[in-house]
Order: sequence, then C-alpha cells, then structure tokens
Amino acid sequence: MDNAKKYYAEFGVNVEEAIEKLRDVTISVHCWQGDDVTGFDSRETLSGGIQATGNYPGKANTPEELMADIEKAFSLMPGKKKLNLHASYAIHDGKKGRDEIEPADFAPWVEFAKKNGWGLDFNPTFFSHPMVKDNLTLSSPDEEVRAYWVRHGVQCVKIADYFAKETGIPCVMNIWIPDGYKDIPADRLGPRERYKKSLDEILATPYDKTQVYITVESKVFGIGLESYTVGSSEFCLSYAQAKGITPLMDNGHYHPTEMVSDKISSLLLFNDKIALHVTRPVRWDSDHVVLFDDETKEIAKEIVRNDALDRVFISTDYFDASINRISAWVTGVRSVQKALLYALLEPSDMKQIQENNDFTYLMYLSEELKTAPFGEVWREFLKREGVADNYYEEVIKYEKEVLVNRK
Ligand code: RNT
Ligand code: ZN
Repeated sequence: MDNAKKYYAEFGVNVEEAIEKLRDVTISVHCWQGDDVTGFDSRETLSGGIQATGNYPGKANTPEELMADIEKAFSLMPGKKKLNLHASYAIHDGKKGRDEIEPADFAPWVEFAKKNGWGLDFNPTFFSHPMVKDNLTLSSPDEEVRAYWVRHGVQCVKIADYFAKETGIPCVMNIWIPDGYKDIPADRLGPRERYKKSLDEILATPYDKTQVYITVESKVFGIGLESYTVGSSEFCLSYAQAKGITPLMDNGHYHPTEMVSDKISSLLLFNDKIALHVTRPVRWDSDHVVLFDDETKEIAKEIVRNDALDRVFISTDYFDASINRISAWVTGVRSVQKALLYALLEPSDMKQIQENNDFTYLMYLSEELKTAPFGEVWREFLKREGVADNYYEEVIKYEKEVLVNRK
C-alpha cells in the first residue's frame, strides 16, 4: 500500500480517506440474481419484457436455498450491504393473491436481515403473474386488473413501512411496471392517465415518509413491448417531481448512446434523493453482470464528485443464469464498489481544471490515473473488510459442496 499511498499523494489524494468513505457506502443488493427472478409465489416464467437466459446448475429453489446463497454471496462482498427484495419472494402457502400479501409473509426475511444486520429494500412485483393481462397492470383499461394491482401496490407500501420499522433502517420501495405495447398505439395518453391515477391511489396509503422512500423507475422499451412504454422517462421524472417522491434510473433503460452518468447531475439539482439500478446493458436492456467498465466508473464519479454519496440510493439489478450465480452476484457488486473507490481516488481539483478550461491537462490526468496502483488500494480495502481477495475459489468450493447437489 505504501507505494500506492505515495503515488496518489503526488496528486493530492489521501488514500486512507478514500477507504474510509467507501466503507460507509451502502449498496442495496438485489435478491433476484439467485434464482433468475423466479420468486416463490406464482413461479410463472419471467414476463414483462425482461429475460434471464442460461441454465447454469445450482439455482436456488426455496427460501432456505436463496437465503443460504445470499449469505454466501454477501460474505464475499466488502462494505455495507442492504438486501433488496421483490414481492414475489413472499413466503406463504402459495394460495395468496399478490393483492393479499402482508407483512407477516415477509417475517422470515426480516428475521434473516436482522440476524445479519442488513436493511431491507422492496419492490412490488407487477410481472410474471396471471393477473397481468395483455402486458398491462396499473395502466390497464380493465378496472378489475388495474384495481388488483393497485391493491398489490398498497400492500407493498405497508410491507415497506414494516421493513423500515423492524430493521430501523430506511426502506426504498421501487415501483416499476412493464406496461406497454408491441405495436404503435392509438392512445398514448390514456394508459399514462391510468398509471398516474393508480400511483396516486397507492401513494394515498399512510407510510412513514422519513423512513420509506418510494421511487418510480422509468424504461424505454421491453422485449415484446417495443413501441410504447407507459412508464417512460418523462412520465416518471414528472410524476416523481409532482408528488415529491424519488426518481429511479436504471442504466439499461435508455437509448444506447444515452448515458445515465450524464443524467445524475440534473436529477441531483431537482431532487433531495435519487435512486439508481446499476446494470450492464449489452445492445439492449440485457441486465448483464456489472463490470468495472467505463460507464460504471463514470456513474460513480458523478456521485462522488458531486458529493452525493448520501443522496443516491445505489442498488444493483442484473440477472445472469449462464454462469455461477454467486460469482455473478459478487462480481457485479464488487464492480460497483471498485468504481466508487476509483472515483474516491480522484484528485479533488478536477472541476477546477475544467473551469480553467485546461482540457489538455484534464485528459492527461484522467489517462494517467487509469494506470495508477488502484489494485493495491482495492486489495487493502478487501483485507481490512476481512473479505477474501480470490472469491472464485470460494465460489467453486460452494458450488461443489452445495449447488451441484440441488435438484
Ligand atoms: C426491468 C427493471 C426492473 C427489474 C426488477 C426485477 O426492466 O429493470 O427493475 O429488473 O424489478
Ligand atoms: Zn431496474
């Protein structure tokens, strides 16, 4: 580390401070990487325009298996974590409708989180269910369908409130609906009016606004829903702004040359808090495992440079069924943390260099930092967190001992 400390000090960077700051950042880790977004209630094939592809052995099939995998995966991730659940992971006899779920159906999850000292985040599940009709939920013109999903949303607010109370850690509840049309619609306004009305009805549920943050996630298109998405970016940003709730950006949900890293600053100017789903879109919203790549770094830089680590809810959202799922989980979360560390190790005068219009030096410096002894600092962070550097070995051991024995 001494080497690295000396190198960074030459640029005015304090390595110890960077490590300290990183230790305080919470990553909300999605539970759905462990079972290809299947859940435990309806166990329908994944729908809603998203897809998990691959059939690598060892998928978690029960709450016990998923919890064991989560514990294994989390033990290989440094830093602070929260667990992000979906409503479809309710634990009941399988006979309850999604509009009937209640806090008690998540009691084992609360116990699990408390035991590990983690907070819980939550998501209503508006997909993979027989009550999704014609790919519509909260925007459906069929009042029975729309009302069903409003009831689901209302129950979820109660569950989010319960999570926050039980864990003593704020809960982020994210609303994403798949609603849209494959082909050119005749009415773009009607579905959005109904979505707005449905959200208003869900938000009328009493909840502790200081402990529960409700977010809305926008999207540009989904598979089979190419022409029109009800919850577009404009819809979600405007809705969040109008209602004083929190916007959520998933970096797979924009046109391929549109970058979430460029959007963060604008949202920070107009919102107290913002939320992110960090993912890796490959040609579409493919939800590949997050890597330590340029856009992930750029997103992290925007958060760090704008001093917004306490204003951005960072969560992960990817699902790869083609490789060891635990490894996928760990690689993705570590990539986000690496990106944050990379950003924390930047000199603090980068903005001043821009203001001086010295883009020559800015380019020189940015490129220079790419070959800085970053790896040394990262490994020191892992060591201090008591987490193995080589997670691959651990993962393969777990695969041989546990995963391959699953049916
Ligand atoms: C889908 C959204 C959404 C889901 C999860 C499972 O495109 O990104 O966040 O991935 O809710
Ligand atoms: Zn997402």
